[in-house]
Amino acid sequence: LELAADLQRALIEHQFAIEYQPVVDLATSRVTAVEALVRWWRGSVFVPPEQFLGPAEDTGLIVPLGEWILREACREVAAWRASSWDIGLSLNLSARQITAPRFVETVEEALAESGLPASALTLEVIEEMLVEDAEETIKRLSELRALGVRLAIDDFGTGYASLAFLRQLPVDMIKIDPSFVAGLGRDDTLTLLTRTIVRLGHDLGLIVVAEGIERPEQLELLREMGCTRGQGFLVARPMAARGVDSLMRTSLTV
Ligand code: G
Ligand code: G
Ligand code: MN
Ligand code: NA
Repeated sequence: LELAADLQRALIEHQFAIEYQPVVDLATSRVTAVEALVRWWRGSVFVPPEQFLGPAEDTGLIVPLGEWILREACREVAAWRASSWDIGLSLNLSARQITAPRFVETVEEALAESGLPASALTLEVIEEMLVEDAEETIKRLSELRALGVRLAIDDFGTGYASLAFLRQLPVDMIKIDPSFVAGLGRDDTLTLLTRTIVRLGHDLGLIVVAEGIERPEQLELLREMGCTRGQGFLVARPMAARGVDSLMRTSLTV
């Protein structure tokens, strides 16, 4: 596969970059975390993650790529915390990374070498990860959680097993899928479902993050519902490290 060979070379030649999307506390508008999002500039052509993450997973390249993202993001977020505010870091994981040899040790090393406290790192997982090697995946994520790392369910509400997932894995956070948030104020059912997810999350003692906020009306409704945190283009777009750098210097709110 041509893309696979290119991915291998891209890793060696440092063609990958990380963008960070701010997540705010909805009550205060303060930036409380950033989500790391991988970017690939293949020469001058941008390749969307949807196009290369599948092949990276199939070839196993997601393991060294994910490790690079982990170490780099921990280092950058630790530096921002040292110069300004104690923000957290959210990382997306693929199933293959979690079950790779030494995954838990690699996370521990990344924390130790960056100085980022375990409690500042949130690992985002989706339900599909529990389909294969579910036992091993749950075991490793539970080990990390025991170290103080937080766990989040990404795209919450879209899978078949959202609620079962909450029983199988001790999580700290749910991220409401943008497909619910999109309907806020426009679609009664989606508005009601969003409200129900926020309440469910809070009743379970979880942090609830709404994703894909694009309109002021959505922000208003989420605040009224008491949703903990928000993320989306209206709040802030994913940005390069220097963008976060100046955001953290100039203002903690967006
Ligand atoms: O940020 P963007 O819309 O381009 O991300 C598209 C998809 O790629 C999302 O589902 C996101 O979770 C995933 N993604 C982004 N960065 C990473 C990463 O570093 N590792 C993994 N496994 N997935 C990522
Ligand atoms: O699957 P995951 O939630 O990790 O996907 C994150 C992706 O969502 C990122 O690629 C990011 O660029 C994208 N994203 C973030 N905020 C918004 C938004 O408000 N609208 C849309 N359409 N995409 C968003
Ligand atoms: Mn995510
Ligand atoms: Na999501």
